[in-house]
Amino acid sequence: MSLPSSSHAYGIGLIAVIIGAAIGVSYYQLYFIPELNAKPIIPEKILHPTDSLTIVIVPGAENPSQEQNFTPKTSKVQLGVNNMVIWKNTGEAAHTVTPDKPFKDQYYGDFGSPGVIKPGSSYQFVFTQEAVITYHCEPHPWMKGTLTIEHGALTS
Ligand SMILES: [Cu+2]
Repeated sequence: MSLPSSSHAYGIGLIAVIIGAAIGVSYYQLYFIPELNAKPIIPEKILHPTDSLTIVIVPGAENPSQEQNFTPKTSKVQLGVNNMVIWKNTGEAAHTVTPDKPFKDQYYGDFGSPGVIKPGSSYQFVFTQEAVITYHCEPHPWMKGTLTIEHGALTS
């Protein structure tokens, strides 16, 4: 007789489906929802600003007696306006943009050039939160700059 064994198999199958559904629901609640909420919701114009700020690393910046290196040295950035900052190396030496204290943007992560910025190259970063950041050049620590990131008039 095959009837009892097949109904038994049916019962096991039903239990397996219930366990599977329970695992699925708990995965959704424990892992999927927190992951979804981990990244903050930031206005599009802050994530992808239409304007940028350029800081020029001028020729001779590697010379400690030269006053100009990061130009301008002090900059204000407005969130939702020009919160993309571009460092353009127009000199003959390689430089870095390195924060004095590690800075991690809430959305775009660690700030700082991943290696050196070669002559003719640039490094860019989009800031999404208010901060005051002081930075320097790793091989030439006398090269210093400060960025103040504030809410723009349209986003505050
Ligand atoms: Cu340098």
